[in-house]
Amino acid sequence: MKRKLKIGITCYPSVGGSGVVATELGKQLAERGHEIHFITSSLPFRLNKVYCNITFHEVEVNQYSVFKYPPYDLALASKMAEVAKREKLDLLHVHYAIPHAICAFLAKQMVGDDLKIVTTLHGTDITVLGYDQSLSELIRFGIESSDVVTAVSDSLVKQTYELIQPKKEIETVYNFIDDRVYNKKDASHLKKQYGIHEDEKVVIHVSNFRKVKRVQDVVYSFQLIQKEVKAKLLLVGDGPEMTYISNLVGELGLTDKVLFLGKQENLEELYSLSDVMLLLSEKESFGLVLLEAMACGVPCIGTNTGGIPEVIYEGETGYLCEVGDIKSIANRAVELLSNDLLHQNMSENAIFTAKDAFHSEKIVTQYESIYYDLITK
Ligand code: GMT
Repeated sequence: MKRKLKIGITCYPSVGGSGVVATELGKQLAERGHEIHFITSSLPFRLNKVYCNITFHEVEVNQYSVFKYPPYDLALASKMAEVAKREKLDLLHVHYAIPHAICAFLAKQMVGDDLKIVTTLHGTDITVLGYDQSLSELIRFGIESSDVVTAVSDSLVKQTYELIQPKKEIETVYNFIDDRVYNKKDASHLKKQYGIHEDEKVVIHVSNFRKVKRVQDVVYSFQLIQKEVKAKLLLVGDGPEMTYISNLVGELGLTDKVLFLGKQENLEELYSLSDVMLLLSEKESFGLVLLEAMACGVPCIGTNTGGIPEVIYEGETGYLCEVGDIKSIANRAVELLSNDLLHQNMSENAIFTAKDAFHSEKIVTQYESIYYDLITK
């Protein structure tokens, strides 16, 4: 039997797909008996239960008056080294090349070569920072100094080679969700509480309302959809575009049909009362919310960009449309919402795909194999 591993995990612990995936991975590895050490700036928000083999090490960033900027990266590197030495960690699994792979590299310099580094790329570090010439050298360095690098979709692997040109193999390991949490629940009571009539369809969008998510396209598409089908739109999340979006909803006269729910936990209940999910981003390396919705039986309409086509199987679990093609998006949604048989088929396919291609068992095993291969090298 293989010995259990001691693994340090670093991610941005606040709300966001990368934090969610990193935390879920830590929880599921702990359930397999590994010793997990989260080294993060705050308690990961999905770490909502006590596990005897998970420890949280807080990275404290002090505000010294001599420094204009608080040194998060250095505080993290030093914490990683301290924890790795004391706990005799086998490896650090960091999420995001910048700054986390660089911090892990520094920690390794302090601890010694036995400490291995696995870096997972999630998108924003490559698709946004990768265009900045002043940072791309550093991203390449972070990638090349890692022992193993993974990315959450083939599309992100391709984009990383195009933009950063690292001399390093990058392996795709898809994201996953906890299917014990994300599955179809009876949410009829909730539908009633929100004042949604039984004969009304529910369109849902979940994001952090950044510009890249093009939430305005969700609203414009819904404006066309609700002319053909009785429907309500649930907008879940919050972020920089919120004021613009709420003004837009008012200007289009949709106030009575659009519900702003803000940031929410227990998303599985909201997916369970929804009939279609829209994710119309201009850049998206994976789209974790698509997978969450699919696992709850919600067919998805997404843009044909980044990793979205690897998650939505065109015509099987949903539809793909070009970025900004509001008419096609609305037509596809109307088609889906007005044909019960089609909806039923796609809903079943969505549940099957979430369980088959992206099952947590499969993905966590993939990460586990990467770790074992690395430490026995
Ligand atoms: O989408 C965001 O703005 C958040 C960002 C993050 O760091 O959590 O999401 C990225 O990582 C997720 C988990 O791998 C992916 O599902 C998202 O597609 C990816 N976001 C982008 O590529 C824009």
